[in-house]
Amino acid sequence: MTRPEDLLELAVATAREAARMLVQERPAAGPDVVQTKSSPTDVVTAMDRAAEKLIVERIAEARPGDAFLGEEGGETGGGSGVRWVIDPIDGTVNYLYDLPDWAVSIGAEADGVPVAGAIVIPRRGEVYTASRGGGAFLETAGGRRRLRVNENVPLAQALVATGFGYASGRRAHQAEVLRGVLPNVRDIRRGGSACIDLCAVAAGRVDAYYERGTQAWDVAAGALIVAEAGGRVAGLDGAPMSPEFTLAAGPGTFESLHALLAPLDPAHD
Ligand code: LIP
Repeated sequence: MTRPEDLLELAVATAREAARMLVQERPAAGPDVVQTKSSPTDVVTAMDRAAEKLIVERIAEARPGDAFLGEEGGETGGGSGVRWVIDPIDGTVNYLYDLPDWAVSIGAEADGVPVAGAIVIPRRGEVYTASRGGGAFLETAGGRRRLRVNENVPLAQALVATGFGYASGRRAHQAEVLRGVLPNVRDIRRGGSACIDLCAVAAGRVDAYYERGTQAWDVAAGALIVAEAGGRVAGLDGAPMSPEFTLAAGPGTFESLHALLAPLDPAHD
C-alpha cells in the first residue's frame, strides 16, 4: 500500500523542480505560444509542455506503474492504482504576461480517491500541501503553518474569488451571474489561477471561490488542500465538483453563497 505521505513527498519535490525550471528558463521575450484550445486567448506555451514533460518523466522514473492525467498530455494508463493529475502551469496567461500568480499543481489519487496534493507558487515563494487525513499546510521561507478556512462569514462581508472561461458566450453569462453576486458580497477577486484561488480559500485569504469550466487538473490538488483545511468543495445541489461548476468555501459560507448562486444558473452558458 502506498502511503499518502510518500506520494506527497514526490509531488512536492517534482513540483518544486518544475517551478524552478519555469522561472529560470522563461525566455526574456516571453514563452512561445505553440497552440490555442477553446479560443484564441486559451493558449498553450512551449513551457507548459516542457514542464509537464519534466513532471511525468520524474514521477514515472520513481513510480513506473502509475497513470497520468495532464492538461497538455491527456491520459496515460498505469496498473498501480495511483494516478497523477497535473497542471504544469495553472495561470498560463499570467505566466505568459510575466504576472506572478501562476503555479505548478500536482495531485495524486489512489484507486480514484484524492490522497495528496502539492501546489508550488514560485514567484510568491509558497508551497501548499495536503495529504488525506494529514491536514493542509503552507510552507514559506518563514516556516510552515497549518491551514484553516474561514467559517460562517456573512455574505455581505465575504471576499469571493472567481474566474471566467475563454469563450465569449460563456463569459457573457458569467458576467450576468457576477451582476447577481457583486452587490451582495464584500468584493470579488479574479486572480487567473483556480489552484491559487483554492489555496487562498484554504488559507483564509478569501472566503469562497466559484467557477464554471475548471478542469480536473486545475482543481485536483487545490480541492484536497481546501478539504484538509476544513472547507467544502462541490458542485450545485449536492453534485460533486466538475467542469460544470465548482464552489469552495468554509462551513456556513458555502451554504450562504450556494443559496445566492443557485438561482443565477451559474452552471450553464
Ligand atoms: C486557468 C484556470 C482559471 C481560469 C482561467 C484558466 P489555465 O487555467 O485555473 O481558474 O479562470 O481562465 O482556465 O488555463 O491557466 O491552466
